[in-house]
Amino acid sequence: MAKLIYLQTIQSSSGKLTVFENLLMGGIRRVFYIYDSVNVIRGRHRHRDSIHALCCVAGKCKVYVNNGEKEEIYYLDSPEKCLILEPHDWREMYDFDKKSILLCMSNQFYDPEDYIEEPYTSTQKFRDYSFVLD
Ligand code: T46
Repeated sequence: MAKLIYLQTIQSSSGKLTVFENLLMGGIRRVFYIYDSVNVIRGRHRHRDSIHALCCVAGKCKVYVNNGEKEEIYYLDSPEKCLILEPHDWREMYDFDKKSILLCMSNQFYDPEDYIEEPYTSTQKFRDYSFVLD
């Protein structure tokens, strides 16, 4: 299942510095970021191989995760929070605000064949997002 961690953050009189180091098995092969995504739901897939780390470095968003057995909603509202997603974790990112920047790191290069668009059929009690898109 996905894991929410708090990244090492060094605070000094000149501000804060947050470190992402040695957290993705196999290292980081790809970095991308998502922004300008107000009032939409992104993701809606799982992967064959890719492990992802998600960190909302500005603003906030929510991530719905379903691993086929359990489901959870994670609230990324701090640049110190980092969500590690396993390949089999179905993910949906939503509730972005205007200033949200969701930084995503992957241990794999981009490969459309790595995507699985078929959701799990297990109970999805949190899946009503109608309130998000009001
Ligand atoms: C994931 C979540 C967290 C590329 O050309 N290269 C890339 O590295 C990526 C990530 C995407 N694309 C293309 C593929 C689509 O034509 O950019 C377009 C948007 O991608 P997608 O709809 O997959 O983006 P999200 O926000 O739904 O999902 C992304 C990642 O694709 C996905 O792996 O886990 O962020």
